Amino acid sequence: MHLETLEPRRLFSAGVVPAGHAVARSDPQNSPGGVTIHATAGEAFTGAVGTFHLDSTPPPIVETGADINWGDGGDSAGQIVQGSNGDYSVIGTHTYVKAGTYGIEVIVSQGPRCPPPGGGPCPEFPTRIIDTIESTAEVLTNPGDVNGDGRVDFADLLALTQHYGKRGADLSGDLNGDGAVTFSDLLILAQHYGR
Ligand SMILES: [Ca+2]
Ligand SMILES: [Ca+2]
Repeated sequence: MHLETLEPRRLFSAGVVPAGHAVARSDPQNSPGGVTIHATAGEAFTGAVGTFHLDSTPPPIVETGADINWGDGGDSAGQIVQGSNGDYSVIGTHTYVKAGTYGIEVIVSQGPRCPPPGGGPCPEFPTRIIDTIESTAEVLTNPGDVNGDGRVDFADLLALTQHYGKRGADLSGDLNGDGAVTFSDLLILAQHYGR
């Protein structure tokens, strides 16, 4: 648990906690509440990236929020959902471009919840970080991505057709790994084309 009394966005902009600083940790460790997620490069992932516990339900003037650093330079706000056991999950959406293992950092903070317009002034107290969760993303290569750039497009089709009909080990374009570039591989590429 961290008890800094600084506003997270301000921390980011001041460079104290640079957004997305945890770039491709080679051996990420999950902290308590951390999870390992599985995603495919080039396809949007949506799901829980960590869980946390609150000792009591926050009063209505307190808003709990989460920022997710995805480990590849991207960051986004998380949605907080309470589970049936009372613990909270942080849900996020992200698309990784490249396959690999990434360290995810989820920063959970609590700050003032302002009333709707006309409902009076915002409560005045500082936002504080209440938890930092370390999670891991295992990102697999898109099955149709021949050249490994995270997208399946015309360049992959070209790379595959250059080896079409050939046999051998580690052939570029042998997407199903059966030792030959055939119609089956073209079908895999077609199924993932444009992703
Ligand atoms: Ca590609
Ligand atoms: Ca094949």
